[in-house]
Amino acid sequence: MSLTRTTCPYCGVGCGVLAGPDGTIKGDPDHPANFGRLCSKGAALGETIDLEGRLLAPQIGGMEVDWDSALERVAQAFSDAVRDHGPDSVAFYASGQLLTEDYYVANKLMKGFIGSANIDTNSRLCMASSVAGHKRAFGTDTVPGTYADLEQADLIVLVGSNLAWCHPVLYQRIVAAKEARPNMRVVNIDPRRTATCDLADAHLRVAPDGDVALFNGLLAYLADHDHLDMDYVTAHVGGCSAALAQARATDALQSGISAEDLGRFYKLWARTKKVVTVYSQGVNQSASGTDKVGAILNCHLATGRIGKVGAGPFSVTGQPNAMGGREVGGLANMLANHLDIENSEHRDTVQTFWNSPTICDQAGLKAVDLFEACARGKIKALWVMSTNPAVSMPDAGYVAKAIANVPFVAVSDIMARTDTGDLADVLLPAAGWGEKDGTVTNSERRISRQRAFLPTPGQARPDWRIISDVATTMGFGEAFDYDTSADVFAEYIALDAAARPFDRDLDLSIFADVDYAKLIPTQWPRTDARFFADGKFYHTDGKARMLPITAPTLEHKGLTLNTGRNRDQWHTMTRTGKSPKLGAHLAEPYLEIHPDDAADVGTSHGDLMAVETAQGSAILRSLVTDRVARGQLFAPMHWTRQTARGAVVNTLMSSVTDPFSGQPALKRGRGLSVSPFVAKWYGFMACAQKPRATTPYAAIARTATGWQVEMAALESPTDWIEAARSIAQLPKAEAAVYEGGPGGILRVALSTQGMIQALFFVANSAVALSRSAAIAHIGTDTPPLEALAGRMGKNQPDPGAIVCACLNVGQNTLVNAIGAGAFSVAALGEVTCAGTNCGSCKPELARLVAQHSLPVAAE
Ligand SMILES: Nc1nc2c(c(=O)[nH]1)N[C@H]1C(S)=C(S)[C@@H](COP(=O)(O)OP(=O)(O)OC[C@H]3O[C@@H](n4cnc5c(=O)[nH]c(N)nc54)[C@H](O)[C@@H]3O)O[C@H]1N2
Ligand SMILES: Nc1nc2c(c(=O)[nH]1)N[C@H]1C(S)=C(S)[C@@H](COP(=O)(O)OP(=O)(O)OC[C@H]3O[C@@H](n4cnc5c(=O)[nH]c(N)nc54)[C@H](O)[C@@H]3O)O[C@H]1N2
Ligand code: SF4
Ligand SMILES: [Mo]
Repeated sequence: MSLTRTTCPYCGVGCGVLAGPDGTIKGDPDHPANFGRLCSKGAALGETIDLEGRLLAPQIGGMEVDWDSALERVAQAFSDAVRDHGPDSVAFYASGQLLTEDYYVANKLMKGFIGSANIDTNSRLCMASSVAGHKRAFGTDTVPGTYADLEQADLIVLVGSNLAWCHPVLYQRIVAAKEARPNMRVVNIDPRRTATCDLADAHLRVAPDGDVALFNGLLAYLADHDHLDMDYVTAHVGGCSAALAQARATDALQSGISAEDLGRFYKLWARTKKVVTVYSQGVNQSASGTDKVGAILNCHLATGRIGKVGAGPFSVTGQPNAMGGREVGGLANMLANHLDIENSEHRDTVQTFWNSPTICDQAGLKAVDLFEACARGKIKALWVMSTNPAVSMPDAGYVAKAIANVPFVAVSDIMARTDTGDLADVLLPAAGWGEKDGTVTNSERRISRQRAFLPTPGQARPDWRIISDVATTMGFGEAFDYDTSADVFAEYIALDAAARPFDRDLDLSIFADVDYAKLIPTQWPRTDARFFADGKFYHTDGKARMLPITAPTLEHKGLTLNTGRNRDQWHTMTRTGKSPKLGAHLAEPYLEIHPDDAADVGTSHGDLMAVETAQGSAILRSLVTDRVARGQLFAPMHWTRQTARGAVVNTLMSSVTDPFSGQPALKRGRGLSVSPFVAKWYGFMACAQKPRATTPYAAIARTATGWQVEMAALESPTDWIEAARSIAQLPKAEAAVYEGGPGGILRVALSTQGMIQALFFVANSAVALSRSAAIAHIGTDTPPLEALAGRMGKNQPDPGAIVCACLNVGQNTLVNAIGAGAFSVAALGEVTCAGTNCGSCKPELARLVAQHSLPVAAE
């Protein structure tokens, strides 16, 4: 079977994938991002391309309709709103997961034809602070680094980046480079001890938002110890003395790091010429995000450690096409192709090129303001594409209400049910990964093709086409008359050529003559180019700017809520949630809490906690660990109203934003009250079909044999068998009940035609029983009472919670192997195969080895 060369649809590493219609997925050995590697999410892509749950036809008010009716409805709603209330009464909310072609067309429709800049995207929540920081310092939004720089650096500083889980293939590349050059040093700056610490020589547990103090301290140290490159500064950088004065006025201890640790880090940074500083959400998602970026860039500019092999700042992007979105100008404060809304020559060029009736002349609403305008009734028509703001925006309860308040809402998605789609008047079925063609740009400015290898299902259409179809129905057909994504790409490259007279970093001329069908992964401006190597920046004087950055005042009162990601889930789980392998890693919404805080709150590991803020509430499982510092809680962002009841973490967050970028401070929820959630009963069910639980806490996940659900309830049903049948959605199933076994667990087995369909376990504290055993019995003919015993079948050891998602190796298997002498990650791999496919679980394997081999060693 011939495999199609395409690109992974998840993170910004942008790995090349070889994919086949039968679900075959392999890393592309020729792709310069991954050279054949894939992480657990990439490796499991084959499990996510089925059609279960897909939106396959347009819907109006929940009823399937034909495309013409849906397009008519959307076009009419937008045209009416523009006519009656002006162009700024409508908005698009798009996504860094759109392909460049989709993004370009959406931006063109809103800015050039509707005439408003009200198109913002989830990139506002993602790297807007880096964009603002780059523009302030460089005069342009350039990410100067390349992945090879990471391999050539002598010191890598990771700031607010859990690379091991969020950019796993990049992490693996650094691991390999460090093995090859053991003198390479890695420092991880994060308030949490993450899996990424396993690679680090030092972990600096910075106070939340202590980063400016830390980097201002570094700048002052560099100056005081004569490490500035004054020749470089004089020739290429303005603002140095003011920045220095401000840095010297900062108390670096506000970073929360001891003077001794700071001293060691500063010395290491000072004496290492080849240093790359990698940063992502711990920097960007903050009320001081743009300033954090500024404080980091100041240190690189003052030492001339930028634009050189193995040296420079490196903002790694999260989404597969966050960079493409920046390039086409798809944010409310950009025009197109790195041109500026405020510049009339830029506007004229774009308008002439588009031959458009109008062009926006001022910035539009940024995400938080956009949804606030929705809540205030200012937005009359909203179109959400390829993102799920009812989950991913801070203050998600308010945002959901705001969306519901808009008179007309269209949502383009691949899935029929999402929290945002549930609020729409019209649903538009988009073709998904594997079904559509286009391009994406990864974190190192490399443009790669996504290529279709599956037929388009049902009536789904690629996003660029849906947008063009709406534009055509609105009367703009001539400007949106594309036959293929290649036509759109060609126009985008032609606009780049038309904008060539302006002094921009963006230069796509290398793509002018390429054959789109055969496009190989290519960096702009060209492969051998190094941004800023010649000291040229993009402020009008050709220089870069250092800025005086004031450290924010940090109060340390009360609990704070840090949020982020799990290794094996992608955002709101609409795709990764389909994979039993990926679901097995961490199957429930949880809250990491320090042991001392847990004692204060009165919660133990595995209990449920009720968390409340002024914005909303959630029920989360407590994970007691000193990975988090005292006073700092951490919760992953992934669970939605579709996958859990009462566990949308963003309902707890307020929408405080960075004043320059408008990016919300998603790492620092405040005003929390946490208390034990005491339920009348706790339940676990493994079942063949998707369960329906209406208990206040219910978290569902896919399993290898169907589904599972964890529950907690405040009232007991009158009939447990009926309750089980209702949750399992099997009203007629035969039931077997067992009471009085160990742990006082009430057990109900449901079967049809002699096959186990559901196993339901209820206790008055958390159900203590092997989940894997119950899951393994579903769909088998095990006698019900045997299945209810909660043990694995004969000769089947219980693997425990899955650690290696690719090869399905559980914690029990690993601990046993360590007990039998596998004292290293490599040895574990040999014995159990764990970690030998994508390697994403290696940090966890290392932790298990450390935990479980120590007592033996101490004997
Ligand atoms: N598995 C997985 N991978 C993904 C994604 C996913 O959903 N799942 N999403 C992708 C996307 S869109 C993005 S944007 C990236 C995000 O990638 P990352 O930025 O690496 O991920 P996060 O977990 O959001 O946050 C990173 C770290 O910031 C730390 N942090 C919090 N506050 C501070 C602070 O004040 N200072 C510092 N220095 N650190 C702080 C957190 O403790 C956390 O460990 O991941 C991408 N990759
Ligand atoms: N608390 C907290 N909140 C956060 C973050 C955090 O760290 N903490 N991180 C923020 C960040 S960095 C990001 S990037 C956002 C991400 O948040 P979202 O963008 O809201 O999350 P996704 O689940 O990626 O949403 C993508 C949607 O697009 C759909 N989709 C998939 N493929 C296609 C396609 O080809 N076409 C169309 N039209 N739809 C498609 C999916 O089914 C899904 O519904 O979350 C932000 N929110
Ligand atoms: S690191 Fe993983 S998620 Fe990111 S692009 Fe590569 S395979 Fe996909
Ligand atoms: Mo992101």
